[in-house]
Formats: sequence, structure tokens, C-alpha cells
Amino acid sequence: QYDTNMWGDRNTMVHLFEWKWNDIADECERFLQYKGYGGVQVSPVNENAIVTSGTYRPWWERYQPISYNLVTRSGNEQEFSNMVRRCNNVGVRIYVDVVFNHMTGNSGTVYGTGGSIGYSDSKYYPAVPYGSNDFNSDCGITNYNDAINVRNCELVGLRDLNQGSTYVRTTILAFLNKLINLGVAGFRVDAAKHMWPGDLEVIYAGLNNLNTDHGFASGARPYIFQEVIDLGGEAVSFNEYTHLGAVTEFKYSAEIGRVFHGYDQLTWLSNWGEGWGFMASEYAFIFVDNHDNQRGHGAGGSNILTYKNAKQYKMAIAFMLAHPYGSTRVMSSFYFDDTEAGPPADSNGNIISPGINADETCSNGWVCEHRWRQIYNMVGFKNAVKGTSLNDWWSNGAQQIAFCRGGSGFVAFSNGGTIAQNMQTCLPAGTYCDVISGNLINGACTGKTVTVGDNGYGYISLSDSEDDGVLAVHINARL
Ligand code: AAO
Repeated sequence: QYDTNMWGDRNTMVHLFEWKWNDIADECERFLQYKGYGGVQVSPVNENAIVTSGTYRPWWERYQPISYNLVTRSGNEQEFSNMVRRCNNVGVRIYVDVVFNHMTGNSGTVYGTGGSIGYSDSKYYPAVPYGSNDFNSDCGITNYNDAINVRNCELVGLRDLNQGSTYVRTTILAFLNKLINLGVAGFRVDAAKHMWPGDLEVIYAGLNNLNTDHGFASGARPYIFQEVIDLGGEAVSFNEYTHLGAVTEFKYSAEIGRVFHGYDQLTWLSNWGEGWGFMASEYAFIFVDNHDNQRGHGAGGSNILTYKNAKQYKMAIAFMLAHPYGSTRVMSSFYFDDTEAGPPADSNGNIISPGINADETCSNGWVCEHRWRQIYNMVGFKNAVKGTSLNDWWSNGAQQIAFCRGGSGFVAFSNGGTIAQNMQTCLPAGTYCDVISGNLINGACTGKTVTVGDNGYGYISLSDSEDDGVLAVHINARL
């Protein structure tokens, strides 16, 4: 199903990539609830292989399961359970990145973050247990134009589980239903493209309803968003999975990066969404960057915008959150140069918690994009305009655009030149704080303001020489 199970008007997820459970619980209580984030995607929660050869403890070791015990560098089962409870208590949902297409790579005897051992060469994982007859053959994925190869062979050498086996399905379901019972709201299904839709359908059907002790409605179903990289031209396509749940739309990430890099005119965004060949909005799970393509591991190549291109990145995030298309997720990263490097950690490999600075930014190597004013305030914008469509599109025919969301919000963008004119904001008369250049604090605006007359018009001033090429005002930011 396609309902995120988020609380109230909240409707944006943040991926707190590699954060520890105790730190996420703190972040829910001290920040996320107040900025209107609807939920957190957490890194894989099950025990993974410890990788020390090559890059020490790379981020991707968490995508090599060794058991379904809830022990990782982010914390143990008790800490995970406590986090889910604390976040749900303040209306912030938890979505787990679940990896059940495969187990570890084929690298002999492997040791897990919870002390388990895996014999990857013979495909024997006693801590589950899985044995060789629970896996597909050793063939490697070599041909994305062959749907059978993509599903029944090993993705980059990862031991490929057979989800057609009743035992494997039962074992996976026990893991997923344990998480549901602990209060999670849904799942990111890793490598969904590499599993048969028919097998996934059986597995999803076996999922429990969400746990009403955590504030979910009786009968609520877990939100499923499936990772399927489909930029077109391959044997496997997104629409084999859309009847099962939401699906990642990587074309979105690739195209929004192209546009806000300046390779395309903003004026062409007037038919953004299905008009650009993206999947139907109701199925689409979208983002500007994700943990793979921000570091060149997934799809999108050099078009992908990340925290490293701050101004353009914020403009792309603002556009994603201002526009009605799709279900939105904001990436929150740690700084990296080495694309394999794991999260900030001490000499024993223990993850270091983010520090919080006086200006609400993070320290200790964490970018915390979700704490950038322009980003968290656009999360609030999206909440304020929930249920409205896009109207009153304006463009100068080139790199300047503006539009309304119903009578609840107005945004303007400039990727070239200056906007300096009266424009239709669709808002009721009053004075509004521009939530990109400032915050509305105790009735005063720390940034630009827009005064709107009875006819909905206001004077909009936005130059591409400013810190941010965006101006955004909405009904909840009225002085
Ligand atoms: C690590 C090592 C490997 C080693 C392996 C086993 O890096 O060298 O062999 O361990 O020991 C992550 C890392 C991997 C890592 C893995 C396990 O990214 O490097 O391997 O953990 O530790 C495909 C999948 C997609 C997957 C993506 C990375 O379809 O599901 O590869 N993403 C998820 C996770 C990811 C994780 C895994 C899956 C595994 O998000 O973090 O891997 O759990 C084409 C195909 C895509 C394919 C990409 C990359 O994409 O269409 O399906 O994604 O290639 O292989 C253009 C094309 C576009 C193309 C793209 C990239 O944009 O239009 O179609 O280029 O080539």
C-alpha cells in the first residue's frame, strides 16, 4: 500500500544514514518533531559482516547480512526498540532499510557485528540458520537485459537467497514482523529489482498490521518503498513492482540534478512529474540524492546533486518539496571524500555521535542536511500545503519560475537573473516570512518578508546573486 502512516500533516522522511539508535531517538525529540519531519529511514538494523580489508569498516558492510539479530554499529535490540518508542511518541515514524535479497559476499569465513560467524563460501549462516539449499546458484549478475539473470544470480557477488523457498520466506517474515511488533511504520526494500515480484507479493501479504500500541490505526498496513533502479532500457522495469507498493523513481533524482546544475531551463519544469516520463505520482518515492548515488554507487552519475554543491542542492530540495509530485525523502549524510568510507568512528570502529552546535548545525563529521534552515523550512512548507495542487505557474521563459500551492503557499526560483516585481502569491492578505532567507521566531522574521494585498499580489524580490535562489512563503509563516 502507498500510505506512509505518517502523523497529521507531516509528509517528508529523512534518511539518518548510519546514525545510532540513541542519537535518532534524541533527534526525534529535540528537532524532528518541531520541524515537522514525518519519519526517519534508518540504516539496516540486522547483524552485518565486519569488513576490514580494503577500506576499514566501509559504509556498505551493512548491506551484507550475517543474521537477523538486531545488533549493528548503530546499537542493539533494546536501543532500537527504545528509539522506535521515543520517536513514535512524538509522531515521528521509523522506516527500516531491510536487506533480504542476499547475505554476505563470497569471502570465506565472515564475522558479524553481533559476534555471529558465517561460512560464505559454503553459504552456511548458522545464526539464522540458512544453508546452501536456501540460496540460488553462484552465477553472477552479468546482464541487465536478462530478467532471470538479474533475479536468480548474485548482485556484486552477494550470496543470493531464494525467496521462492517457503523456509526462506518464513524466516524473512519472522524478521520483518518482529520489527512491525516493535512499532516500525514500514520498510525500504533493498535490491527489490533482484527479487521476483511474485515472491515479494507473498512476503508482503504475510506482514502483520502495524502495532496499535504505537499510535497506528487498527488494520494499518506497513508502508513499502521498493528500491528498483530503472532509468529505462533494461529487462526489469519499475512497473513490475508498483502494484506491490511505492517504488524509487531514480529518473527523478537524475533529472532534478541535471536541471538544477543549470543544464536545463527552469521554465521546462512546467510539466514536471509524469510529463517528464516519471511513474505515476501515487507510486513514486523520490529524492534528490540517496546514499548510493551521492557517492557514485547507484544510478544518475555526475548529474546527482549532493551537499557538496550546496546552493544548487538546496534549490533542488526546495523544488522537490514545493512540488506536489511523489513521496519525498531528504538525505542526511556524513562528510566523505573516499566514496567507500564509513561513518565517523573511533579507532575501535565505534560510530561517533553527531554534536549539535549552538546554531543547530552538526559537528563530529556529520553534514545534517536536514538541519539546514532552507531544507527544514521547506519540510514545513510541504506540510502547510498538503492536499493542494499546483496552480498559477509563472515563468520568464528561461531560468525564473514561480507557482502557488492552492491558497496556502507560494515559491519563486531564479537560476539566472533577478526577479523584482509584483506577483500573484495566491495567499490571503498579510505579511509573510520568507522561510528560505530566515525563520519566523516569536512573531518576527529573521529574513525577507513579503506583504500580500487583498488581491493576493505581493512584491517578489529574488536575485541569483543571493545565498539562495529560492523564495518561499506559506500560510503557517504569516506574521
Ligand atoms: C561490496 C563491494 C563489492 C563486492 C560486494 C560483495 O563494493 O565490490 O563485490 O561488496 O563482497 C552496497 C554497495 C556495494 C557493496 C554492497 C555490499 O553499493 O558496492 O558491494 O553494498 O556490501 C545495483 C542494484 C541496487 C544496488 C546498487 C548499488 O540494482 O539494488 O547496485 N543498491 C542497493 C543498496 C546498496 C547496496 C546494495 C543494494 C546491496 O542501495 O547500497 O550495495 O545490498 C545499473 C543497474 C542498477 C544497479 C547499478 C549499479 O544502474 O540498472 O540496478 O544497481 O547499475 O550496479 C546508469 C544506468 C543505470 C545503472 C547506473 C549505474 O545510470 O542508466 O541503469 O548507470 O551503473
